[in-house]
Amino acid sequence: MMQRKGTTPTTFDLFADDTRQSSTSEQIGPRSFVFRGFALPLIDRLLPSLESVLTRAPFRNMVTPGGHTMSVALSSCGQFGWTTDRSGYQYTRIDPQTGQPWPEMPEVFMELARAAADAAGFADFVPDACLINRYIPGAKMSLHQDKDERGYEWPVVSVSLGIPAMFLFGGHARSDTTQRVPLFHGDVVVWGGEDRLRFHGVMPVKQAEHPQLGEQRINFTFRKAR
Ligand code: MD3
Ligand code: FE
Repeated sequence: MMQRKGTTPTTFDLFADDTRQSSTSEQIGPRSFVFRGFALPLIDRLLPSLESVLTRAPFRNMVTPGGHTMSVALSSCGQFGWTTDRSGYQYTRIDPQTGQPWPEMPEVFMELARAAADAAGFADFVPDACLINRYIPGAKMSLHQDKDERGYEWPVVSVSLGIPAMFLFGGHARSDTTQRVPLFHGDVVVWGGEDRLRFHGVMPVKQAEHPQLGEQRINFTFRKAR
């Protein structure tokens, strides 16, 4: 297993009774953990659920308040969805594109988010929003903070699927140095506590093809918006 600077990999069994599957975790901040391959045991349930959500709330490229069209396409599920337009960022109960409530959060999504939060020491996480980001090669997300949620006592849980990406994890000021964390299909990351408001972003995704998802990276972020 590759040892990366500033991380401490430890190995644990995903299933105590199944020695074929194991995963590693890396601590990337005081309250932030990468769980390699954590989503893989659920993948056969996650992908059909994702399809069903996307049928009801298709990906769209939203416009930022500054007037730029995002290279990352977005959707959401759960009680709240995240939107942006010329008037600003906000969580809404209704998808402005369909006029319908955002699709319900699939049970397997909730299960995964809760299990990952639990593994990082955040018991009883009940997310009410799941943002779904789609990166095609070249798409990126500039350094930003996630602060449209009402409070910051709950973590953000992120799930990476498809082609890899280089995640940038900064500090509390935009100018702070960033650590680069490669994220692969099935990796789950949890950020909470003092790390919850750290700047972060995603470098332009490199051209690649994933056997199940093709030329795209899909990322879920589970949050407690209200
Ligand atoms: C660190 N998404 O949707 S997930 C986002 O891969 C977002 O699509 C990226 O940043 C993606 O807002 C990164 C990782 C992430 C999400 C929330 C965080 C990292 C975070 C909140 C605080 C600190
Ligand atoms: Fe973010």
